[in-house]
Amino acid sequence: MAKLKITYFDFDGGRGEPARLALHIGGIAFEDHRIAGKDWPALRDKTPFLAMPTLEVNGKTVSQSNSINRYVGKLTALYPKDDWQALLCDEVMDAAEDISTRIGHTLDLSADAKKKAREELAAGHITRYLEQLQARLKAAGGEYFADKRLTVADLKVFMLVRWLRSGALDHIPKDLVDRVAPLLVQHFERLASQPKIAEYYKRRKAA
Ligand SMILES: N[C@@H](CCC(=O)N[C@@H](CS)C(=O)NCC(=O)O)C(=O)O
Repeated sequence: MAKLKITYFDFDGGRGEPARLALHIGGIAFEDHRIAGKDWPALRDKTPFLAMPTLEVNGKTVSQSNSINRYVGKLTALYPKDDWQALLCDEVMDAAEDISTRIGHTLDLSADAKKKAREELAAGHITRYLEQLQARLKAAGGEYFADKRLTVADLKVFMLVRWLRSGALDHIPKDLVDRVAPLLVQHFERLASQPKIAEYYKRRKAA
């Protein structure tokens, strides 16, 4: 088995979390390298594309969260083998990534510009993407996004929904997902209660 190390910020969410969670669910050992915000500037230039997460495989470093998710998904049997199901899984992960990127662009705006940008996003792209993700979930049978079983796409959306509902994002109503895509909330709750996921966060909370 390859020697794996995931490097990402020290919080339970974001772009690095689906891969950490997938490795935990799959029972695959990895070095969980967590970076404090204050240590990021010194590390930034050492990452391939000036961003995290990164994954080291036997000493070689790669990046891009969804590429990492796919690789880890293959190692943990959380990625479809069937090409069509893999495409459905990828589409959902990339759609979730689009939203993270758009929100990311608002993080450093001034207060007024942030309010305007986020209100527009909430009414526009985020609503549209949530509705479409819900439609994708429904079309796939209602429980999982691809392959009728848990895949890394579910973990990626799980993080997005948790972030949007957390209240951490000013000007994006925390009940937006509940209002426009209730099936995504059911999906979130179903995942949160899966034994391995529930146990992981219980352990993280206690740490
Ligand atoms: N397309 C990249 C985006 C990576 C990204 O923007 N990561 C954020 C953290 S979630 C980051 O490193 N931000 C710090 C910075 O840009 O200085 C991916 O999917 O991994």
